[in-house]
Amino acid sequence: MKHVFPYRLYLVISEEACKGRPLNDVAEMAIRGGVDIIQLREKFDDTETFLQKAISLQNVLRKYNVPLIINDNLEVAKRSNAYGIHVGNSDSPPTAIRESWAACQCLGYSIEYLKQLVNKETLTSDYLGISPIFDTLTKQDTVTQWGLAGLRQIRSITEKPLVAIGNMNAQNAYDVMKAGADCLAVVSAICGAANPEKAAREIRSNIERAI
Ligand code: TZP
Ligand code: MG
Repeated sequence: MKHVFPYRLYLVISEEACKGRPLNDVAEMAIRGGVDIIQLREKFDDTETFLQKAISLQNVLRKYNVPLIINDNLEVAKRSNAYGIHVGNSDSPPTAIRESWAACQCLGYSIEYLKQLVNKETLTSDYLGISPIFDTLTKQDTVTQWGLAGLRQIRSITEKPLVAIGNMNAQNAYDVMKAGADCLAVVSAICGAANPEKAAREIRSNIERAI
């Protein structure tokens, strides 16, 4: 059965990636350009700082009906009433998240190894992050670089929604969608762009051409 994941352009945002501009402003510009789901990813904040940013961002996203996903911090996800959480292969396993957060509406899980595709963690997840598709300066502690061939292979194994991440941009958006992605997740090509709205719009239009 094909799972429902209606989102196409997924912004992964952090204060650092916004290069000195207010995170909420960058998020709002990105939404105007076509981003339809946002993950707040703050690897270095303590929980209270992360939570305050999440609540503040949540107030912006509510105006647009854009769901908020929290990276890897269950307490922040719960207390900000986020839509969901994204966890990596070495974070809390999705089965444990399901047990302790029944209200979670969207659970994302990063795939770094093919063998993960048959585990119970994948089974309970709502979408899979295919991480990374291409080499990226934004996250350097990665394992497999899937490339388009790896993405095609994963597409042939699972019907779960696939979110491609790792150097996604307007140049490769069309090809990545054609290789089997349902959605593209972007950090620097939007957060780091001179005009985040224009950058998002360009990526979104290349996604739409592919579907
Ligand atoms: N996970 C895999 S690659 C990546 C994450 C969080 C970073 C993607 O950043 P960018 O700037 O879009 O390449
Ligand atoms: Mg993580």
